[in-house]
Amino acid sequence: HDVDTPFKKATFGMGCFWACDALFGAQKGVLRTAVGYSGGTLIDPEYRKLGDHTEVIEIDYDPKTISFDDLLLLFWNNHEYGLTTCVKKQYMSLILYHDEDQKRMAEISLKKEAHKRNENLTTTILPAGKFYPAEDYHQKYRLQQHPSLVKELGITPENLKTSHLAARLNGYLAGVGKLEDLEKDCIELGLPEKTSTYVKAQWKQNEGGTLYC
Ligand code: MHO
Repeated sequence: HDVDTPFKKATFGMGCFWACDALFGAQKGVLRTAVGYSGGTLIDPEYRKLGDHTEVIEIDYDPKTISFDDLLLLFWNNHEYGLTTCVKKQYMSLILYHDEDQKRMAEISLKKEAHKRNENLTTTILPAGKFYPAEDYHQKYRLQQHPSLVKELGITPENLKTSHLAARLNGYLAGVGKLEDLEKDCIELGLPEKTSTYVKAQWKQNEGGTLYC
């Protein structure tokens, strides 16, 4: 399930992290995802004790296949809330950059986006600090709604955060992506016929629907 392609990291807060986990997980070039807490100062936050942290997704991506600008486009267009009014710190719009290039690109895109929308945006851009992975039940939340599938594919709590297959299926089950890519992926990932049929049926049911929690 794991892939060893060279990768870069991107970290975003854009609302409840279940939704963006599904959104990014099924994008071509995204290798794996993990959801967690970052941006604050509290040591060892938990879901019920977040302190000043924000729900974020950490994405490992192959920059040869998907660029940081592509990821930013998905970021701007898929906020659950928090983009124009900050609801609470937990759900704030946040870009945590991993290098100077990401910082520059994030700042430019924020200006462009605010201009395009003719609105002030609440998005905060900060250097990435410590990332605290969320509890297992938050990882690949949409996939975990299908326990028999998780079991059949041998996805364990440990590899929910590292498995490429888990990231993709978590998105496809929620209706993200295109059917032709899903079909190609089913073959590439070596899914049994019965499993592919099940995932495709779920995709069809959820396609075009909302990812928001
Ligand atoms: N509405 C959801 C949000 C969960 S999310 C991980 C809940 O209250 O369970 O913030």
